[in-house]
Amino acid sequence: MTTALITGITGQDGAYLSQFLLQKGYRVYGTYRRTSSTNFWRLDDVGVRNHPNLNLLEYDLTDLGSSVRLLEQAEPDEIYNLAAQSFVGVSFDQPITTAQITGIGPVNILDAIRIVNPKIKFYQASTSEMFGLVQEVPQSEITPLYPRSPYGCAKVYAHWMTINYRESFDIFAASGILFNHESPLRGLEFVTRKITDGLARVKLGRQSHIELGNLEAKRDWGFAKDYVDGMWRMLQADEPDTFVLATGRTERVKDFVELTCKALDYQIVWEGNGVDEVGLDANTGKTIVKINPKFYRPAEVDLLIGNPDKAKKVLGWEAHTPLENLCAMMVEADMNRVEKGVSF
Ligand code: NDP
Ligand code: GDR
Repeated sequence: MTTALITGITGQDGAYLSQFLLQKGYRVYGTYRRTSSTNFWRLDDVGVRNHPNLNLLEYDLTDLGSSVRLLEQAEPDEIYNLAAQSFVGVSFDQPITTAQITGIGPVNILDAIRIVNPKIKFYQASTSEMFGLVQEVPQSEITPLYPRSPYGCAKVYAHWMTINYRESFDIFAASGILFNHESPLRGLEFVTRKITDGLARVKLGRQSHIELGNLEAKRDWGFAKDYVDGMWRMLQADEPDTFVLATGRTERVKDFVELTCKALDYQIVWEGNGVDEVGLDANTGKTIVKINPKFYRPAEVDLLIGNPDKAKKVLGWEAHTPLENLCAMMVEADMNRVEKGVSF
């Protein structure tokens, strides 16, 4: 039985990846942080929390000794390092914590691999945020990096350390540069889920409107379940390498609002400009979307669109879920949750 260790199993990708690997017959160790209240709702949602081959271990990514003990205990064949302070907005207010968790954390694991067993394969969750200020479009494995947030900078460091451990110590260390991927399990603070959850609440009369920041930012949004398959493929490849996973399509935040409105049978019309722009329900004239400057970032990533050709050619990986279907899936899940009064 192959054994995988997933750091950050309580997050969106951790839940889908654990489900994917357990279905493949893996033994899975997943790490979670000590917090005042446990955070296993995603594992419940995908139905794996009580799976006989799933073991949950407490772990903090910022502690090298703890990383060594973790590897000795789990004896994994593959490690998927998904744990991170992953919210870009927060990273501007917590740059040091972000650097410690998101930047140095992965090096603790890489070094523990070197100490405990250099044969362990390692996947690092790198990100399109590393591209930051547009250098070229679409962005590929060879596009120059220009991060625009403390989160992006921390991920660039971890990305290059992954490559460095690959080249210096012959460790099978792969880096997946994943573009935004969403799902009904997305955290509420990220813009897609904030929109589907918020507008579901508006639709059901629980609140009057939602407040957003920059509506013009463009993102390449895919479905998280498609992307965890790509992570696994990277560790089954002949050689460790760096791969972009993306859909190759980009849309504005505003377009995602419009798709959500369509799924909720709202006809939205826009009035005003910049921070004065509002979205109105065309039938009632009521404002359902407002801009709040507090959601703008000190430095923005304006345009992300990925070129996934290498992943298709080498790994046989492709994104399968159109944005319309993804959005409809998220809206349906959030309507159900809001109706039932559950909030995650
Ligand atoms: P989430 O924010 O949903 O999950 C992050 C996970 O990291 C959570 O389980 C969280 O635990 C855990 N974590 C945070 N800090 C620590 C710490 N100090 N020690 C141990 N665990 C910690 O992220 P996603 O699932 O969306 O993303 C997974 C990874 O992929 C992240 O590294 C992210 O940066 C990266 N990524 C994500 C993309 C996306 O679009 N989703 C795109 C590209 C990269 P807790 O539940 O306790 O908070
Ligand atoms: P991102 O995702 O920063 O791309 O990082 P997020 O959904 O937070 O923002 C996407 C874009 O939407 C704009 N935006 C808002 N964002 C949030 N969160 N809230 C708002 O109200 C709002 N209004 C407009 C943002 O300015 C931005 O341009 C995600 C994370 O999962 C990272 O961990 C991951 O690495 C990248 O995707 C790829």
